Amino acid sequence: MRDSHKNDRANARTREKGLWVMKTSTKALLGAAGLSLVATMASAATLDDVKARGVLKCAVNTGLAGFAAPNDKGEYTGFDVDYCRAVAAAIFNDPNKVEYTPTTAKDRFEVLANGTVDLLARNTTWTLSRDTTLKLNFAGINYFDGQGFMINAKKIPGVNSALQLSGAAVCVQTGTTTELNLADFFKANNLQYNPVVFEKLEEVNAAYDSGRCDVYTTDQSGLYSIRLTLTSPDDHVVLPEIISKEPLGPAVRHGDDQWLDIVRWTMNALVIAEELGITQANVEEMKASTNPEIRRVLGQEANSKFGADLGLSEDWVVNIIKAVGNYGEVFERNIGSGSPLKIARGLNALWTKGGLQYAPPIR
Ligand SMILES: N[C@@H](CCC(=O)N[C@@H](CS)C(=O)NCC(=O)O)C(=O)O
Repeated sequence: MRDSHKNDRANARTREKGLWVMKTSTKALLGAAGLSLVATMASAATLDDVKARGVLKCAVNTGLAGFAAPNDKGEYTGFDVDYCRAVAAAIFNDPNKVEYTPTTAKDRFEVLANGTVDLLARNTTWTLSRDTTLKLNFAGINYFDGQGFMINAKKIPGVNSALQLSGAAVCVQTGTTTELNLADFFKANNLQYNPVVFEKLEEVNAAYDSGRCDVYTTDQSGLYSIRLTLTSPDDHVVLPEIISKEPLGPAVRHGDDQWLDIVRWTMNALVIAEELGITQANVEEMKASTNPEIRRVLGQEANSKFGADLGLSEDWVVNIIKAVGNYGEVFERNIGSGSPLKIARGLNALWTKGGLQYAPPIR
């Protein structure tokens, strides 16, 4: 292991210890109500823990088709799931060494804080308070999203803008940025609304599908997915307004820089592979490329130590791409043209193709 990482870990452990002392007294002060605040007792040496355990623990959705949902064999698949699989491939050269914890919007942060999982890969928006109060580190943005509205056009005909929704009953899931943006949007536009709030996705979906709400609001990516589960998807229209920025990405706990590096560079490797035309099908033959950047990324240069510096093997990128393909392949297979959702790349196209997906270099 690199010395700086050893120091990071030692420092992180000291911080953890200090935190525990502080937390113990906080616990006494806060009593039972403070328990959820003081639950962080996970070790900082996440990579060592994951290796020793032989499996990566990943928090995902309870079931949002395209992003993370169990298939008919009960195996989790989807865009977010592929990030868990990619990290497992980088560590174990085996994308199946993942244990999934289904989480609601409300309980997702607690399972990361208390060490039940190593990684949160669940359409989670990167915000300042999640960095600071919840003590998360976001590895980057793997999906540039925004909040939208869906309506049942049969129930409320003639509505083609969210500005016509005054007085509407709006279905929303609690514990989300969605709930907060919804309040902001109606306040900013001087409109009234009746929030119909649930903790579980299936409850929100059922309430909307049964006509209890006029409007469903969530990340636009979520609307595409949920629309397909409704009794008559064609009756439902997504309105044009995008009322927020929802930069989604995988997150880890504060206090383990090496682990953050591994998750972050797994994400970057997926985008870099797409930039370089490295695919699941050609990655083996690309190892023989004479292009220095491709050789470097695939660990083929003599004395390569990028993998070792992360605590991984030199073929970590080869293993990631063999397991899940590059960013574009992960996108198209799960939520894009190769999926029922058919989401366009849009902002999630590579920066070279008019989008925002851009990764710092491996060098
Ligand atoms: N990106 C927003 C919303 C994320 C979110 O939880 N959305 C809901 C509605 S699409 C969801 O994914 N639910 C799935 C579940 O609870 O399993 C956030 O981070 O707060």
